[in-house]
Parts: sequence; structure tokens; C-alpha cells
Amino acid sequence: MKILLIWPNSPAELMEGGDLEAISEPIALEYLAAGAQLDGHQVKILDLRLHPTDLDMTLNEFAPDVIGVTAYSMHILSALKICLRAKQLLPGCHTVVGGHHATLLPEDFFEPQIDFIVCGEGVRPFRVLLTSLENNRENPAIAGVWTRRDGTFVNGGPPSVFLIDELPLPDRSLVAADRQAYFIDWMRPVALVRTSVGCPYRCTFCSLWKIMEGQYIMRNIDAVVQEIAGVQEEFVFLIDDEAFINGPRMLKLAQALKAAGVYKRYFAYCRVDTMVRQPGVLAAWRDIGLERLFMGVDAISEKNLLEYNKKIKIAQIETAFKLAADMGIKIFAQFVVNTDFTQREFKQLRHFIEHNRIEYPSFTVLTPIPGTQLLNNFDNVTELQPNGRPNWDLFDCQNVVVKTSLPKEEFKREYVNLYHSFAGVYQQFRRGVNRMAVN
Ligand code: B12
Ligand code: SF4
Repeated sequence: MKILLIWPNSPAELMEGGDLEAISEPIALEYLAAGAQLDGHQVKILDLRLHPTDLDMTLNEFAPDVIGVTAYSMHILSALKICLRAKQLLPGCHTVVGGHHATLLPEDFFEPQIDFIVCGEGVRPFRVLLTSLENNRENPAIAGVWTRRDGTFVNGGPPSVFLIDELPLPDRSLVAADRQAYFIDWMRPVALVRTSVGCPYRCTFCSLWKIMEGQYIMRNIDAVVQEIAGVQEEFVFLIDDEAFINGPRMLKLAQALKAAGVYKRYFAYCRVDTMVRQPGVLAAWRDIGLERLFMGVDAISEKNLLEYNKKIKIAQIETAFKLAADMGIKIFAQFVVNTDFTQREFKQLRHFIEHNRIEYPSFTVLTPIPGTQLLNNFDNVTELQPNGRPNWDLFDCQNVVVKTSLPKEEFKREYVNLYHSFAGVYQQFRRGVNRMAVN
């Protein structure tokens, strides 16, 4: 069968937040493609973030039997439109959606233009589904998949166990023509590699431990070395939820990469306390090319750290910065801007960044992402669709979707000012920072 896998783009009017200025390889689709090709299907990937006007042409020319669309929350309304368009142009085409939002809130996809919703890891159920469709079984019951049957959606049972080492390597060749365009700030072109998935921590604003039901799953080290060795890009972003949690394993991986002569310019997520606990592991990674860490500082008051269940102390944050500086590892420090911030907290945050000479601060608005305790219901969400569900287009962690302590316009102004205050830092990388506007 012919399978078209699609990465949606944000609505054009939201581009200032929306797709931000970081567009990386569609690795979820590359995994799905690799799986589908094992069964002989012909697969194409369309990345609408890079080719926003190519949908109709690709549907008409490729005429897929099945389209598969991935979506973070901020892309789900676009995903619904894509599936609707596919049904209009190719009425016989099956539509499948998957990803984080589909896993946590599948009901947002209970629409006539959607045929199947895949929850959790997708390679295995997608392969099973394609085989069923090929054999003309249109309403199969598949673990982890919701199927539209007589106008309602039926669940095929809980997703099966996530066997990470059974996944094929992502097929990067399908986006060969786009690879030069994938970037995150200073990293261009950048490749994404996953060495583990899940996280043992329980931060309240994060959905990752929920989606993995608390599991932390690690890949075989040799397979990771083989994958990184085969990546053509110099920049590699380890997209583990928290890469360095298991220090001994990461030390072994660094040693194995070194022994294989694989040197890249690495970027990875790292908790403050992970760095403080095991600087030796980070030093080993620095020696094979670790350049910068994405460190979730998130809060600068003990009160907020407690509220977020971060399990770190302010003193550890300062120690982590110092250790990183001593080792020559740069820090991309992430701060959550709480919607209860007043002028005082905004000022304190600016002061904290200046005082600690944080070279590269980054901000997100505290957002009730599906799967977090912040979104047990929609009572606090101020940005709604006419059907009463949240306006998911705005769930990019840059827009404000809940009540704020400050008047909303003032909050937005202060938030944008944070970026402006540190604009010098970004100018070399982020051409668009001055375009950020209060909307
Ligand atoms: C790497 C990453 C990024 C990178 C690169 C993203 C890219 N490719 O361009 C960067 C840094 C740019 C980024 C940015 C953002 N990110 Co991000 N990111 C991630 C991270 C760490 C890994 C994602 C990933 O590629 N995983 C590996 C792939 C293989 O897994 P997967 O996507 O889950 O796909 C599997 C299944 O879900 C399923 N599946 C997925 N799609 C489909 C489709 C079909 C048809 C089927 C059958 C199955 C299926 O099968 C896949 C294969 O197993 C995740 C955390 C996580 N653990 O997922 C957050 C995550 C996806 N990001 C998140 C967010 C919020 C953002 C931002 C909005 C935040 C911000 N403002 O900074 C931006 C938005 C950027 C954008 N415009 O797209 C959230 C999304 C939550 C949500 N419900 O929407 C996550 C889950 C983190 C979190 N804290 O909760 N991100
Ligand atoms: S924010 Fe980071 S440390 Fe906290 S639960 Fe999520 S992935 Fe784990």
C-alpha cells in the first residue's frame, strides 16, 4: 500500500509562538516509516512545517491508501483539517492519527474524518493496522488503537508493552531533501536520537511520566552507538526525556562511542541534580562532544520548586551552573513562567538570570498540557473552541491559556519582555525574536 506520513504545521497566524523557530526531523514519522517498509509498503513523509502548501499536490500525486498524521497538542486542530482534506480529495483513503495528544485525549479525534487513533508507541500497532487494511479487514480490534465503527469509536484494548529494542532504526533517508533545514537554535542541521524514554521523576507540569506510566526504558547501548555512527549530521540532540539519569549506563555509552571513534556535537536534557550528583559522567560526555545541556531550572523560588515537585533546591541550581562552567559545558536554562507571576516575580526572574550570568535562558508559560495534574478538567482554561474544548492551537507553551494573576495583557507584555531583555543572547541564532508580539 502507499502510505503518506504527515507532520502538521501551526496555523500561519500563530507562527510567532506556534512552530517557534525550531523545526527538527520528524523522527516519530521516520520510525513509523521504517516499520511500514518492513512489510513492503511504499512510504512518503510530508513535513508541512517546511512545505506548508504541498498538502493537496502530494495527496493528488501520491494518492496514498493511508495517511498517518502525528500531532502535539498544538497541532491537533491542524491534523483534523489535514484528515478532512484527505477525505475530500481521496474518499477511499484511510486516516490514522497518533502522538502524545492522541494517547492522552483521544476524544479530540472522535470525528468523522478520522478512522483510527493510535495510542502510545506506534510502530507495532501501525504495522498491524496496515496489514489488516491490506487484507481488507477495515474494523480490526488492535491493542492501543481506537477504530471508528458505525460512527462511534471502539477501543482495541490497552497498548502492548513498549519493547524499545525491537523498533527498527528511524528511516532518515525519507527526508533526505529536508535534512539541511532541520535546526534548533545554534544547531543546524541537527539530528535527533533517542537512547531512552520515560523519567522516574514526577514534576507536576510535565506529562512524560504519565504517558510512560512511570516507566524508564533504556535502549541497548550497541544499537545506540550504531545509530549515532550512522547519522550524517554533526549536531546530535539526545531526545531522551532526561538523558543522564542512569549515570553508569551513560558513562558506558560515552565510552562505547569513544571506542567506536564517534564524535558529535551533543545537546541533551539534564536535570540540575543529575549534574550535581555525577559531574564525572557529564565530563566523559564533554570529552566526546557534549556541548550544551538543556537544564530545566523551571523555578527560582523554593515555593515554586515545591509546587512543581521538582525535588531540587536553589543551592543545587547554583552548584550545577558552576560545575557546568568549570567543565566548559554551556547551559540552555529553561524557566517556567507561572501564570501567578506578578511584576515582582518577573523582576526576580530577570535578576536571577543576570546574577547567575545565564548565557542562554529560555522561557515557557506554565501550560496545562494534557496528562498533567494542571489539566484535570477544563475549568481554568480561558481559551476555548466553540465546542467547549480548549483551543489546542494555543497550547504551544508560549501562549497564555489560563487565568493570570496580572491582567492578561500585562502578563503577556512582561513575558515578551523577558525575551527582549535577553535578546542579545538569541540574536545570533534566532532571527525572529523581534517578531514576538503580544497578540
Ligand atoms: C524532541 C522534542 C522536541 C524538539 C523537536 C521536535 C521536532 N521533531 O521538531 C523541540 C526542541 C524542537 C521541541 C519543541 C517543542 N516541544 Co517538544 N519534545 C520533544 C521530545 C523530547 C521528544 C519527541 C520525540 O521526537 N520523541 C520520539 C518519537 C519517536 O516519539 P513520539 O513523538 O512520541 O512518537 C511515537 C508515538 O507517539 C507514536 N506516534 C506519534 N505520532 C504518530 C502518528 C501515527 C499515525 C501513529 C500511528 C503513531 C504515532 O509512535 C511514535 C513512534 O514510536 C518530547 C518528549 C517525549 N518524550 O516525547 C517533547 C514534547 C513532544 N514537546 C512538547 C512541547 C510542548 C513542545 C513545544 C510546544 C514546547 C515549547 N514551546 O518549547 C515545542 C513545539 C515545537 C514545534 N513547533 O513542534 C510536549 C508535547 C505535549 C503535548 N501534549 O503537546 C512533549 C511531549 C514534552 C512534554 N513536556 O510534555 N520538542
Ligand atoms: S520535567 Fe523532566 S525531570 Fe520532571 S518529570 Fe518531566 S522529564 Fe522528568
